[in-house]
Amino acid sequence: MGNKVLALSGGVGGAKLVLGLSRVLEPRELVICANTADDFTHLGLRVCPDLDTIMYTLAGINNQKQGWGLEGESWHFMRSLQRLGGPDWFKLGDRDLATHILRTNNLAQGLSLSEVTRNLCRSLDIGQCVLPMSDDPVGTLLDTEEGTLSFQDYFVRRRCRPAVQGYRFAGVESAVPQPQLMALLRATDLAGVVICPSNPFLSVEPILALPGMELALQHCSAPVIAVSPIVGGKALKGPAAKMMRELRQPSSALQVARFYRGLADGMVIDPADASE
Ligand code: FO1
Repeated sequence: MGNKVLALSGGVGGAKLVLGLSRVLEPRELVICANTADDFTHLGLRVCPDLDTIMYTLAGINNQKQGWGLEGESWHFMRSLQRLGGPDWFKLGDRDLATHILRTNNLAQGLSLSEVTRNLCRSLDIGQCVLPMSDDPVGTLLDTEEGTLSFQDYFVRRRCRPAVQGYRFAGVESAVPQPQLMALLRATDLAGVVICPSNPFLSVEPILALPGMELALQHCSAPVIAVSPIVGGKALKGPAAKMMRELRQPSSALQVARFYRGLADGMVIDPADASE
């Protein structure tokens, strides 16, 4: 039996379980794979929301109320941007900007997203290993009643309001899964894989859609445990339940179990859903 736990996570909801795991596991026992299909380039800056939410949460510097961004943030940049007529629907705090500027600069210098993330984690004194799902860009596109929207356009600018008819992950077919992640899934020191209570469609599915990923999870020697993001028919966070209804699926923990059928060996549900 191994001693490493791999957590597959999206942003805010997943980061909460990652924080819990970090409190019961030694730092070297926890590896986190973050969804990067929410990543986008905004005002020339590469923004990786799920990676940053996980890093800020593990470093204890996240804005707990908001879920994303930094605690004690100031907004001078946003006010100046507004004054100059720039796009103000996506809020970049003054402190948070440093992360995006440094990442963008390091990527332009030829570092991979994994290397940039490793350096950021080291600077923030994060002992756990945080991995992007891939070093290659993948971008979620949603087909909605308002046409096709990129993820942040749908999620932040349109506040998840347009009804979703379908979704896809541009670039995923040719994206290479992060090599350390694949090596861990083959390793004998893996004790378990935890699928965090993140949105199954928008946060976990991009990871599962990477070439070879589902097979690697099916063949790994450790149990794969999914934690339901749906409790009593409602999503713990975000648009998962609304999306399920729009995609004509019941919004239930049972439906989440169906989604992970053939992949998860076990599932954690709330006592409220025990009858399912
Ligand atoms: N979410 C919002 O709802 N509004 C924002 O203005 C916003 C800005 C933002 C900036 C940096 C960052 O890392 C995340 C940010 N998020 C914002 C959160 C984020 O876009 C979503 O929560 C995730 O992509 C979903 O996992």
